[in-house]
Amino acid sequence: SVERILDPRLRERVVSAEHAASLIQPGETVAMSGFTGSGYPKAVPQCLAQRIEQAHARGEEFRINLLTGASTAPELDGALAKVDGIAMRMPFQSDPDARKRINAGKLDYLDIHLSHVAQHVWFGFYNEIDTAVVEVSAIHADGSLVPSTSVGNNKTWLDLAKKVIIEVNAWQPLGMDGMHDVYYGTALPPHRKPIPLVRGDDRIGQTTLRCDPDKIAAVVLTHAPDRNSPFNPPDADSQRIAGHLIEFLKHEVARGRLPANLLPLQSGVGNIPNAVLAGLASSGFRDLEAFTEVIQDGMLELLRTGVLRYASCTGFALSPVATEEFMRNIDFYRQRIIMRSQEVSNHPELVRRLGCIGMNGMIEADIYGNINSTHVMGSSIMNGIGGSGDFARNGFLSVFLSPSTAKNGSISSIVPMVSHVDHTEHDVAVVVTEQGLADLRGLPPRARARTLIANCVHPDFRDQLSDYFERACRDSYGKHTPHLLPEALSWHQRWLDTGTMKA
Ligand code: 0RQ
Repeated sequence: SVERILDPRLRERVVSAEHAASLIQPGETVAMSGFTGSGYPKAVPQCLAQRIEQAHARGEEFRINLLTGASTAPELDGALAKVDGIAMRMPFQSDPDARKRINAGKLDYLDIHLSHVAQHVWFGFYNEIDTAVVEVSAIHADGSLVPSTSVGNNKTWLDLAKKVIIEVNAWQPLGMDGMHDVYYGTALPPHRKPIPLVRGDDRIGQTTLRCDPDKIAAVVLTHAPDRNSPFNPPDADSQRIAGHLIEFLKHEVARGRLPANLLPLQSGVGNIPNAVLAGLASSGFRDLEAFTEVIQDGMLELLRTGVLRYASCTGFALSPVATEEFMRNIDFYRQRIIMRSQEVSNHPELVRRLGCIGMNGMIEADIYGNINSTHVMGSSIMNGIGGSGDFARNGFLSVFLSPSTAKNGSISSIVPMVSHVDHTEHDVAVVVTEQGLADLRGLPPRARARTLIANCVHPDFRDQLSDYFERACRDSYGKHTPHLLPEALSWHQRWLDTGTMKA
């Protein structure tokens, strides 16, 4: 509602979503807010999709290049993909309609480390930003913008866009004001200075976003929820994976390699990370810290019970039940949650300094510990690398988690050679499946393979993979990282040809 806009100049710019969408022209590069289904604009993208559909019906060309923080929701990615309104998408998506078009070769997709996005746009590696469409929860009298449930790249979009459309979403709790920490000190090389954050809960910036009011072409009022998908309770495999990892972390504490309250946790989203968080809740850990991208249900629960001291993030991925809890106790969570720009939440400098424990999902790993996080059968994108690389390369420990098989057991998640590489063997310390955990630290390639095959591979595939490895050790051209090149990707081809990787 209009009461959330305290700046009289901006109150005067309130228009309908249809009008705001009419300001976006064919061929524009449009940068929108949104990170894992939170804080994305709810109205303008849908009106833009209608406009595009009408233009296409008249035989006119109308597509945009679309930039965001990370994934959004059906009202944004879905609506624009369905009308074939996106020419180029970056840096992350997880939408079924967008994915279908990307994998049909009809939509260009740039899958980029999330910490890289803002700086690459500043460096001029991409088109100039014509329009920014950013959701906020309120506007102060001085025109400063109170972010909503994600910060993502909004600082950069608002600084660089030629014109700006703001959506003020009255569904977002007003109590979020004060939760954000927007750091304006990230200069460009050669003028960069260290980011002055030494503990994960330090506040180094300001609570609001700034934007030149002269650039704000339209303000739209909305009242609509974030994506808020329900969570399933962790299944048996997820619980086993979580169990192996937690046992390992306890062992690391006992060996003196980790402090009793561990180190700041980064966790991907989904069933397995949620099971890990639930496992941590019941394992006697106290005073944990989270320096991560996304807060999901499990982390909120850890905060509520005091197991987690604070969480630093750039967005949320909450179920409807957790959203209700968050809104009800917003004053409690505002003391314990710090929302940052994704260039800070995922910054390699900070992830290295803090010593984060990165825990991410994967599609497949190979016997040497190279990880494919993104491509099914080497060519079909699932989501994207997201922030997993920012944490895997730079963290204290880099853990990858997955069930040992996929697609009803027809696919082994541990293969001779990955069909696409996102995280090289050099960035991978620990791999966990429901079968067990492979600690690859300090191991040379052949020992990594033996450990992975013994601990992580499903029994249906273990003999087949051992056989490959032993023959590779005997017949490979080189014996450092043995491979049989004509066979290395044959498991994937067999699945494409016959529907199973089993020989
Ligand atoms: O596809 O639903 O069509 O059957 O991949 O797999 O098992 O539901 O697991 O939801 O945890 O996703 C790597 C995709 C895992 C995710 C990935 C198929 C499987 C299913 C999903 P269907 P599951 P998850 C923080 C960090 C990269 C980004 C990241 C991801 C679908 O973790 O996107 O880490 N990671 N971000 O069937 C063929 C295999 C497969 C396979 C799984 N080996 N072969 N298909 N699948 N393994 C968040 C952000 O950065 C924003």
